[in-house]
Amino acid sequence: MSKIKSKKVSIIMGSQSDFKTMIFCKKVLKSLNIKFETKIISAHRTPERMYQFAKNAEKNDIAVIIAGAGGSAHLPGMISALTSLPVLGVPIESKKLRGLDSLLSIAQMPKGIPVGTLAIGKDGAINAALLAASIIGNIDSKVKKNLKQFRLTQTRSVKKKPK
Ligand code: RP5
Repeated sequence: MSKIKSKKVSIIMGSQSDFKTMIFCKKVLKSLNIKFETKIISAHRTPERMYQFAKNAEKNDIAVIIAGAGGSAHLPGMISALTSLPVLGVPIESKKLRGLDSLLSIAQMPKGIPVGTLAIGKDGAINAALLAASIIGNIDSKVKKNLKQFRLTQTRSVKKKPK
């Protein structure tokens, strides 16, 4: 069993074009002081890379995998099929169907292999990072403290009256 301190979140995405969305994941993890890595892994264009990544994820000290994919977005489901680590899926907003295809591909996993599915696009990327922080917060009290502070700051920033 590896040390809690060495645990990280892996942010993976199907294409370079997904990074303009997944960058928000990275920003949130950074602000909460959570270790992370970023990788381009495509289920259909780089299937061997996907397999190697998923099979080695646990021994590479990954605690949570966040996978962003668009269109027929099978990456999160395929990763989840290859590892028992928690996999969070971020549906990328596709051009033709505005991300509905990505959302349904990721959310509608048949029973047995789960993917925690977030909202389409930027909101989903941000919430995936916050959910990863909640999961890691269970084993890392510093992360829990940072997440609580984030929530408090957010609550305090909401004005009582509209201007
Ligand atoms: C998916 O295809 C990627 O996740 C991306 O959202 C989509 C389009 O990829 P590109 O054609 O922009 O590389 O695999």
